[in-house]
Amino acid sequence: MATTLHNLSDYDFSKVPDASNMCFGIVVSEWNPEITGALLDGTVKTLEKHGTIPENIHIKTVPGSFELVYGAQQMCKNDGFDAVIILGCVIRGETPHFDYICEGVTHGISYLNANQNIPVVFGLLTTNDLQQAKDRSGGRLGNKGDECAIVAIKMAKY
Ligand code: DLZ
Repeated sequence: MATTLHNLSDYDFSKVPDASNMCFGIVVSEWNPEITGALLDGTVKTLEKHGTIPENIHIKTVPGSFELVYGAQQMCKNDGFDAVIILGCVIRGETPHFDYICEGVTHGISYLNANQNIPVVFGLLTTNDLQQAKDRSGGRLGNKGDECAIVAIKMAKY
């Protein structure tokens, strides 16, 4: 239940809950495997760093990012999961395909969040080129997978 905000100092925004009793599903896209593999690595390491045991991290692959929505929907049917994380990377090409995939996945995951009983965390990199993707999957701008793991832990049991 939501509480009334009395004093901002009562809230520690940097606190990450203990995840040792949590169970997660991860759906990862096979397109741009160098990038999605690095996202997966970051996600798993961060979940484990916060206590999740390896047996409680369930990973499935899908051929491309467009299939992430279906994969996540199937995972949402599993009663045991506290949250689902999708990981993918779409790199802009010469046609509008990029926009259609990004919009499809964004709308699909939003729909799942509004209509399923567990949160689905959005780990889709949408970049103009490969370098931008590298920068965000363990390069100079961190790893989106780490961020997704923290979000999943914070949103689990919400
Ligand atoms: C077809 C396609 C293209 C052109 N680019 C990407 C991409 O950059 N990243 C990605 O994850 N998937 C891509 N795909 C595949 C689509 O997501 C999808 O798998 C196919 O359109 C089949 O539904």
